[in-house]
Amino acid sequence: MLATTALLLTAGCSSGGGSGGGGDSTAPRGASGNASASEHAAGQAAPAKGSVKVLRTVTTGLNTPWGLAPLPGGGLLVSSRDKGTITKVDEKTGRKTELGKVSGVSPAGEGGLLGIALSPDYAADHMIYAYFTSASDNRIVRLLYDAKKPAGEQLGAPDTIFKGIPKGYIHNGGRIAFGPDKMLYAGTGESGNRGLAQDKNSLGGKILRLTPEGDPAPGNPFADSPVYTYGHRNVQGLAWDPEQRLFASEFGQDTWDELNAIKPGDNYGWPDAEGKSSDPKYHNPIAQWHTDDASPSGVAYAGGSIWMAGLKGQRLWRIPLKGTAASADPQPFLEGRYGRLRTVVSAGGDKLWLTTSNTDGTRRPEVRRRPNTGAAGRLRNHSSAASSRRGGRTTTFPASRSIGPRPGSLSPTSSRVSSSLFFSSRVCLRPGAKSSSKTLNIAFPSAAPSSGDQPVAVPRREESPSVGHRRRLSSS
Ligand SMILES: [Ca+2]
Repeated sequence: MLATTALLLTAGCSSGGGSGGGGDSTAPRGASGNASASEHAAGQAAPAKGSVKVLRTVTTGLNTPWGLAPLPGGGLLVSSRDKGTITKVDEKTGRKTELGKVSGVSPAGEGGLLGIALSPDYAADHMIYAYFTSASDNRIVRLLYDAKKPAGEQLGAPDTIFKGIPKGYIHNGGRIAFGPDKMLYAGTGESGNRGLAQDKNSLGGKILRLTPEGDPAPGNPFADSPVYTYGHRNVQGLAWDPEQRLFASEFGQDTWDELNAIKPGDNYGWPDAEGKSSDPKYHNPIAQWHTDDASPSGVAYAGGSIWMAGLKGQRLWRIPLKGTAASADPQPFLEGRYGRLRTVVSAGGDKLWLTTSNTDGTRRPEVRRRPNTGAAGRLRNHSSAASSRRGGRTTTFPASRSIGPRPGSLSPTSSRVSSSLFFSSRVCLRPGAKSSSKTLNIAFPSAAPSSGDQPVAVPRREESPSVGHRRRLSSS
């Protein structure tokens, strides 16, 4: 299995040539790309090309990691979707300490304990916010983290600040983040009920903006409503640039995944439009991808670019920005190297935290070691046995159809990764710089994922690899 792993990457940045800002220096924790903010704050376009260097693997063997929150004093909090626990990872040693379990989590399918965020007043109140799927809905709670208590008993009782977000086996959204305005933003999903996205009275298929107490935030576009934007399908990525502009990723259905620049009150089109549309009433994405190439969860800002973690696409996308537009074509990194990528978070300056998601129920994802021409015709992301289980029928994929020009060469011995937290973040922007993927020689644990949680023939589980194997291939 692909390990569930945490990586540290650097996102080095320069405006062309040179050694890139930041380098390996240790940036202040919690900074959100400030080291390079001045380079890009004045509407200057980010360099067209960047690079990524994985500094190290922080830890491995995490169970369905989903949310990630760096602590101001060191350490990373990671939520487990399926166990409903929060674990602290020592970023130097990789040692894991379980804080405790969030009571009330009812994991199923893509639901469970999802995003986490620290209170904007964390230094004073030690509160952790968490978005999770309960027996009846998706909701947001806050819990006291008391590190003085024994491991496993460090979380207080959850205080529910917001509830009633539609839940489903799929499309639960789940990302939460405090914005630069200290308001709490949440990406939700339409829970498989497409009609909810355009219904401004529904909490599904929205980006919500709340006070830390869970009330509709002052200044929201619709009176007394937590709804900030609508017409979304399933939002799992939220990040701000230094100008305090919000960007959000979302899963498309079969055609177009999206990265959007978020403008309060706007309609992002789903389900009437998927990807770019000619209808002026819908806000078009700033970039879009075929779902095989992305299926995006987390996003982060660093070095003038948005970085976007792809699950099915098994790669980290860099979208260089000029304002709220892409200044050049998105650029993929780490393709197939670590399997499915869930969450990317700024580690300050030119560094990023990155988590993989290879134990999320997709069964035996496999990592491509290097590109080949596909003569072997082996499947990139999954075994035919797995797809046959999922789809309830036996399917074979001839070489000509399954992979095309960017096939995966699967190594039977080393292709398996489980869930890991990578600290990946040398995202240097030197044109032509090579990604140092060879340093990614990470030992993934061999533990198999649980086997009892396989979905059965759900409509395109957008997070999962190749349920409906499509021929459309990356243009990158
Ligand atoms: Ca859209």
